[in-house]
Amino acid sequence: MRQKRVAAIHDISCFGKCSLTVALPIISACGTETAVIPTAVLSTHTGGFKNFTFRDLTDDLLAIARHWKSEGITVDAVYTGYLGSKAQVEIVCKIIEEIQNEATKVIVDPVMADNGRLYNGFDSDFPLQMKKLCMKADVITPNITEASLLLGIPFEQSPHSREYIESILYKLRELTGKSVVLTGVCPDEKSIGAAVFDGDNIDYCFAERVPSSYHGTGDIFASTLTGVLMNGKTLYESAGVAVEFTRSCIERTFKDHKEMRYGVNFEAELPNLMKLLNR
Ligand code: PXL
Repeated sequence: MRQKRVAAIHDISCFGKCSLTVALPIISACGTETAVIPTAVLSTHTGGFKNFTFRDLTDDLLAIARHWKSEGITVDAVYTGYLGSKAQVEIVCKIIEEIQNEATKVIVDPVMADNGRLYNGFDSDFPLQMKKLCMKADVITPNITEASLLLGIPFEQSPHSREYIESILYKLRELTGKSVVLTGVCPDEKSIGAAVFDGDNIDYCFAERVPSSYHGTGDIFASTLTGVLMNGKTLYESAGVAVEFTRSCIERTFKDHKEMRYGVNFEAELPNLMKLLNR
């Protein structure tokens, strides 16, 4: 079988285990080539570090995609994550238009917020721009905060009622016309997971909740989902593997340290991902 190729469009946070430093190893471990379009290079991610460096690569993005195109390089999927500015979101929409063919799957993780708040550095109109990118996706993977910002509805703390979750899924489906994997769904204090809506069915995948949170786990989840999807699994199966793999990374890290900014020890759990994938 021909090897699948994903174009991952995210920043490189040199330290802190998120975006490309997570997407590359995880999607590669799933057996899929991971071509990258780095949007910026930062010394660390922006979640809890001060005075980080930021090298903007906005001017290179379209040129990279166009060079690939001129060389006849095609991709089976485009997977986008953290984008540092509204201009970058606009350009990524254009890249998708230019490199997509009928078979290309577009996975958009609308990274911009968590715990009811936009991340540092994003203006209040950023979600409106992110909405445009979501409309180009086949699958979107917002957390509950991002979903409420995309929809302009109030954010509700956990525990989340079934009605609240399903109204979000239906509204996001209406917005994008495509599949939704909603993350950070907590039906009670003991569980956390994802709600999956492919347009026909709503399914849930839950795991035991570890009482700590770490930076970059959304990227671990969406990267795993992308890598597993490229192995021909269904969206629901892929979300199930992503929930379980993310849980195992958090659990291992929790036994080791509680420094949220440093991210999770996903590396030691990669053999577990292989088992979940039956590779
Ligand atoms: O994990 C998402 C992410 C990626 N990249 C950068 C970030 C964040 C979240 O804060 O700051 C630079």
